[in-house]
Amino acid sequence: MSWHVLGAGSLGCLWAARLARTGTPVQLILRNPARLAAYQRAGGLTLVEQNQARHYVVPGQLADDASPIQRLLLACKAYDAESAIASIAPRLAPGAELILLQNGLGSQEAVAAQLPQARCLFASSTEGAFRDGAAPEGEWRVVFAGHGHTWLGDPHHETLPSWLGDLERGGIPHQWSPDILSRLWRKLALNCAINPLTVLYDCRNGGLREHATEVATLCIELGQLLQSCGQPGAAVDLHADVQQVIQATAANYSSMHQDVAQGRRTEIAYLLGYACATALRQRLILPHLVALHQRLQHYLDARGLPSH
Ligand code: NAD
Ligand code: KPL
Repeated sequence: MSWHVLGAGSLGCLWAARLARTGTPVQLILRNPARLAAYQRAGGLTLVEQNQARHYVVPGQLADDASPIQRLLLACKAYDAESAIASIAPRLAPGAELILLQNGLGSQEAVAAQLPQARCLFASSTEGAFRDGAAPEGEWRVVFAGHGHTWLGDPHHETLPSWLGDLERGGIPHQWSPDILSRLWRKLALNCAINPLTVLYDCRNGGLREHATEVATLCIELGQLLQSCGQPGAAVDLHADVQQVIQATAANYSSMHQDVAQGRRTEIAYLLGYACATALRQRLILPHLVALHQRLQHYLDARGLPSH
């Protein structure tokens, strides 16, 4: 049974290469004929792990290919998820299974609502990968930035999918998570407490040690939000965890900081935007979180980047 990977970016290529290396059939779905032609000229993907580059010949195709799709990894950004899925929806076989690998919350529900006939699994990943823009074939050369883990789960069914063995064989570190929503909420809260402030103060994660009171206040409000939307487990020790992540990643720039620095669209709508919209629906007043959202929106507007 073949896998399809929709979104041939950093994580999509990382997954495709690891599935392909154990002989699991996998196909990459490219955005348009020009990108498919460029990919075919490059002759496949290159994955760099521990300074070792290996090439993988993973076939590419377009969204309107005729072959049915049974297993799909959706590996685009949250803001592209709905339109990407719409482009392949007619190809989904009965009982198709999808892994939605987007950061934040909101896009997964929107995709699942579009596909009532398919099984949508949600994923939360701490793996890191980036495209090596410096190389001539940089688009398709992905550097695995280090160790991490991916949690997978289905908010509606506890049954384990039959293909977890493909991930095992490919060396994709993963765990089935019966409470995947709690994991996604916790990651969202961490990202909301750290990423926007690193953008606004233009600092590495470690720079937030100089804004400890602001971080602590945000953690209190994020904890209230998690409690009020039925995720008390995700609120436990949130502030301590945020402080620990700031310490452990002190020398790094957050993913949102990197996006803004490179003039790329951020996933604000699926992080702070989702948090503030949920608070509003719950009639929960979180003044610091709302003010942070507004400050970040103004900051992005001023730089001509989408803020919604
Ligand atoms: P990316 O920008 O590197 O790749 C996304 C790819 O999807 C791009 O190549 C884009 O062209 C493609 N795409 C978008 N719309 C498409 C469409 N309609 N048809 C075909 N292709 C389409 O993104 P990424 O860094 O791999 O991140 C994917 C998701 O994983 C994001 O939500 C991100 O926050 C999350 N994530 C990334 C990392 C990381 O280290 N890169 C780590 C954890 C989580
Ligand atoms: O996930 C992160 C990111 O940069 O997106 C961390 C390192 C946890 C900071 O929020």
